[in-house]
Amino acid sequence: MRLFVALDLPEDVRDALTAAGQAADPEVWRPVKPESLHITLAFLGERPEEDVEAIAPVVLAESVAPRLELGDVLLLPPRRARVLTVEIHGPLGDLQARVSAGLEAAGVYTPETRPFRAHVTIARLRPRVRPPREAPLALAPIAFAGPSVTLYVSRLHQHGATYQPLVKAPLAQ
Ligand code: 2AM
Repeated sequence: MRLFVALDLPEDVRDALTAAGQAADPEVWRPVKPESLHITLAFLGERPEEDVEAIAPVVLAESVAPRLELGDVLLLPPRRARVLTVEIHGPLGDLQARVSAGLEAAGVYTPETRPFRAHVTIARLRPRVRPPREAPLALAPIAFAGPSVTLYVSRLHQHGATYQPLVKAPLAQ
């Protein structure tokens, strides 16, 4: 199973991000569906199904939602953009570091060596389209708190991936 742990987004934030993705040129960008928008905390990759039992307590240990804010719209990677993302500002680093260390201690994850840069992918470049050099839009800053941390299984299809929640930890707001 292709697994990842993510912070979910409240509905008003998903609505704003969906509108932003849809405002980008549809011949260039394929917007991410509202139900698929999330902030990835740890991408575990292909794992055996029995790992879910070891991952669940790490996810369920989280209980408090950090206060966050939507930031700038960025192209990633900057020089040969594949995705349109929105930066996330605020104290998410501690939660991400706990999840990452917990998954490592459970023997199911090797933490990234790159620094964590919280973001939401809102659109993906369509195939055979030349990547633009500048982000096509800006967003109003919206403050929010994530409602839950979730372990997802990602299923790849011809027209993108769908994400199914396996373990969900609700967070106090
Ligand atoms: P992205 O938002 O930057 O595209 C599910 O694929 C989630 O895991 C996506 O949000 C994706 O991040 C993230 N992710 C991180 N590393 C990945 C990798 N090596 N392959 C696929 N997805 C990855």
